[in-house]
Amino acid sequence: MNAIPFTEELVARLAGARRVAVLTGAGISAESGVPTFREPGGIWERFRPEELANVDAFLANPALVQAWYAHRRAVVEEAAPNAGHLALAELARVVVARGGSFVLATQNVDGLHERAGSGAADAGTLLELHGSLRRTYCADCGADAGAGALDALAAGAVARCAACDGPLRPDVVWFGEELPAEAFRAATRAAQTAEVYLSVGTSAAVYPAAGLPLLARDCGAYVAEVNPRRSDIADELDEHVAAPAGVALPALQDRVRERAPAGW
Ligand code: BV8
Ligand code: ZN
Repeated sequence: MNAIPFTEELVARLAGARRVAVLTGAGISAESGVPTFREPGGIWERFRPEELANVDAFLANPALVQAWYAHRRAVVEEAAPNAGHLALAELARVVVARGGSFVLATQNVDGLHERAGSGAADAGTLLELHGSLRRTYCADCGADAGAGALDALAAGAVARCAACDGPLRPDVVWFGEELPAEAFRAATRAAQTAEVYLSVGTSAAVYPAAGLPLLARDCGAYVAEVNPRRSDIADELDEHVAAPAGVALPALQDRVRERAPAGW
């Protein structure tokens, strides 16, 4: 019997799956010390999304939004991938090594999956659906401004483009903005073809990303959620693993490694 509340069915399905897909949200980075959005003490508790994560708020007060993202970058620079990030990268290597496909779509912009090894040559595909804090560009002319362009700003200052003096913004997807088309298309295809789909650390409150686990279920995947709490879509999924990602995913990966057929 597992100490962690996941079923033998989930282990068996993961151990035998050729096509695995995953959606992650802020919860997988919580154990790295990166605050989530909608929990007590979360980012949105102090600021409302409308104030910060949309282009109108940015144009109305670029200094506030630039400072908020600079703060988030600083938090993330201090953070390290945790056991949950590392377990997903390891699981990807196991599935890819046996000739399968592994696609990890993240709503996170913190870069911790990449730093954990996800998306590297032997570790499947990593899709950043909401962009990345590591890229900054000019809101007017689109010129790339380099990762640290918003850092170390004087209070109230606005970081501006060297080429046209436009305000610089983080390369993240704000409310009302389209997700990167190719990344979302690939994430959709992965949900449609997955045999096993894991939804990890997301409240499933933000669309269209939150629709991916439901699409996977509609297309016949076995869908499990890993989250200490039940998300908005938990009742529609096959399994809810009520545990933190940093505890559940390494335990799951260990069981899969024990059971995985040696090659095919
Ligand atoms: C768009 C910016 C097309 C980056 C963010 C239907 C279809 C399409 C759009 C919509 C729709 N309905 C509504 C919309 C509009 C809107 C939307 O979804 N609104 C919501 C609020 C209803 N969607 C959009 O605007 C999207 N764009 O659709 O474009 C379009 C274009 C024009 C006009 C119309 C449509 C853009 C969405 C992206 C918005 N950008 N952030 C940034 O600053 O980071 S959203 C923000 O929420 C983050 O990106 C975050 O990733 C995302 C989701 O949050 P979560 O990651 O789930 O985090 P949360 O705190 O909510 O939950 C954490 C969970 O972790 C909890 O459940 C907790 O229990 C759990 N947890 C905690 N600890 C752990 C844990 N789990 C595991 N282990 C732990 N240790
Ligand atoms: Zn410019």
